[in-house]
Amino acid sequence: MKFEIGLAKPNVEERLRNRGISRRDFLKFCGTVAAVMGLEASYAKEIAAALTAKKRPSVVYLHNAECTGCSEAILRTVDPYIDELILDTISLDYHETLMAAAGQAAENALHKALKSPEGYICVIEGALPTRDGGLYGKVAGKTMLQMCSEIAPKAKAVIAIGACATFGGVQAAKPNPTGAKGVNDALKKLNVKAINIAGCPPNPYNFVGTVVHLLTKGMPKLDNLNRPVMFYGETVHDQCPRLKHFDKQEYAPSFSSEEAKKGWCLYQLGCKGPDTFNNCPKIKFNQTNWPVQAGHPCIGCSEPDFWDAMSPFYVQR
Ligand code: FSX
Ligand code: SF4
Ligand code: F3S
Repeated sequence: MKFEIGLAKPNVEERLRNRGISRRDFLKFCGTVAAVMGLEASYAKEIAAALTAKKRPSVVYLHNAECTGCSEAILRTVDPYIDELILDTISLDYHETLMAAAGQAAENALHKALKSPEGYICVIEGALPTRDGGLYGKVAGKTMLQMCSEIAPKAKAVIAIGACATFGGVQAAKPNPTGAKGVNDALKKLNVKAINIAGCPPNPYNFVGTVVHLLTKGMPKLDNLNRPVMFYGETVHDQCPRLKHFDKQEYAPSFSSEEAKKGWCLYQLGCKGPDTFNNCPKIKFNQTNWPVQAGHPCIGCSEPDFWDAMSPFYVQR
């Protein structure tokens, strides 16, 4: 299944140029996406073609119970301005926190996207409060549960972005007063099978790579938690630059120790890298840094229920 059609936005390349993004920058970005997807650099051209095609899928992006950090992670990315590329290259027709439209105009944009004869991809950020009929979270007078129940089952593909949408996140931590659930859990009865882009926040490249995969190759291979294997196929630990110290049992005894500064392993300070599947050491955030490189243990943010399952965060298990 490929997604080749949708609400077209003309002159993508021209708009990118107007924003100071050269063709070279754009191809560099596509090359990085290819690398994150584990593909040859030569695949960059195909990615560029898919992202600038006249007919692209319509994307409806819904917000639920969350901190909006996932959207922030996309917006705060630097070189080569991934936010503008995403907003300009996929046909993002409805995004509750980014769109300029409000009120009826926003509703109209949503209905236009939903009625697109070519269909749409539904991206969901945030958990769904399910207790008491879902009344603890509402958008435009409807519960989040109701919105997602109406929109997700009819989508060509559903992407759950972030720990909250995938597994419930912080609001699903004990005692979970609102009955918050991840998308697949909350919408199980409606046969929704979202692709889970896990992480709090997830790396934006894992989201973009998934969209690109849908555009060019169809559904990506998923693990048993519905995460794309190309991004979540290995543990953080197995890719960690501190692994050589772990293997020699060289553990930093405290955050301020000389050993920590020398890059010794953070396992005794609570690192959950051995139990966590994600590609942070490879792709990094903004291709610059990631928790363990910055001296902080991995807290397992791409695993189910990590607030309960991985805490206390600074204690070795
Ligand atoms: Fe959750 Fe996204 Fe963590 Fe926040 O909205 S994944 S709390 S970074 O932002 O959903
Ligand atoms: Fe593994 Fe964490 Fe040590 Fe890295 S710092 S080697 S992820 S335990
Ligand atoms: Fe999350 Fe661990 Fe990566 S905390 S960001 S999976 S290093």
